[in-house]
Amino acid sequence: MADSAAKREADSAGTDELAQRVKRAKADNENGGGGAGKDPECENILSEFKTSAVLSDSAREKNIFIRGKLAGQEAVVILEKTPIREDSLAELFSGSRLKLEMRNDIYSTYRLQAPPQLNEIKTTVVCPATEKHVKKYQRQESFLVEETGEDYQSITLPYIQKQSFSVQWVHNILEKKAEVERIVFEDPDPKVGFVLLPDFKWDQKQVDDLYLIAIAQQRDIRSLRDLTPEHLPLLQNVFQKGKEAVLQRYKLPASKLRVYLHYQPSYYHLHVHFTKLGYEAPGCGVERAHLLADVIQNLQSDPRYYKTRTLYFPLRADDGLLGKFKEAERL
Ligand code: M7G
Repeated sequence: MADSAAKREADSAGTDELAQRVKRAKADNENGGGGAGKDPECENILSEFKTSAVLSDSAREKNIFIRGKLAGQEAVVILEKTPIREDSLAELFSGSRLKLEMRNDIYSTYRLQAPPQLNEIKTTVVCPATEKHVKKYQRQESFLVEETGEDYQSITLPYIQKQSFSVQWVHNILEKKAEVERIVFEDPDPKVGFVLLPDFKWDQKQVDDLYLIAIAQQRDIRSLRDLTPEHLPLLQNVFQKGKEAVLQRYKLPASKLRVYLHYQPSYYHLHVHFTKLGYEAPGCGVERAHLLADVIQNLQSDPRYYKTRTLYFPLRADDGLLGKFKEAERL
């Protein structure tokens, strides 16, 4: 007990130190890179990152998920090359160095060295990262689970009550302690209200991969399984006002949007994903995504739909919940 309290204290001290350093680096960036005598390189919080393992990578998606140590704590760092934007082409062509690799007949290939501002890598840091974060980002085989209403009560619910990710980041957003300046739309109503903001997977540089999340103000709805007709006004409000806000801000009509919930989610606080149709967002496949429009209709036609229906979802090989389904001989 004392040990874990000491660890929590050490963790939180480490987190505070990291937060301070991030703040300093951010302020320097916003002030144009550090001011007199300050080298922004020195504020690079990742300069001391020590890689311990590559959790997964993808040449096609041009990303890499790395586990390591940052300021003495476990961390996960995600690096991702971002799309080339049409509005940067002129600068890219005029401001780059071009090195010829080969020429053959009408064909030639080059290595183009872009100016640094057009060659950024989107970087996400989770620190301190839990073992569950490490597993989330590790490439793994998955298995499709069949969960009846009873399985949810006897297997899933007890598991998620003990094991799920902290939703502190969600509370920070609702309480305006984080990401305040990123909010796209807010309805403060405690029953039907929500906050709409960019998902941290989206760098907001182009609408082609638009990804927003709508987070319900209500805190006691864990997932699809908790939804009843009592929540229809909330779901309809998120759907309607969310679509209007996206149209207003990003000029994307509802016909260009995929609006859905995940089951299972990673974070058990009701939230809805808004992604651009045509963008293959991670987790938008039929085995995990449930269109909000369908969810609303299902609740309208059967008030107990999400209490009684069998739901299917994939779980990774080393997910503890998969172990519980195996123990119960449900897999
Ligand atoms: P999910 O369905 O619970 O799980 O969605 P998933 O991460 O497996 O998809 C949660 C969504 O919230 C994901 O799309 C995350 O990228 C996003 N998200 C997670 N965190 C910790 C944050 C955060 O701190 N800020 C923002 N803006 N989005 C986040």
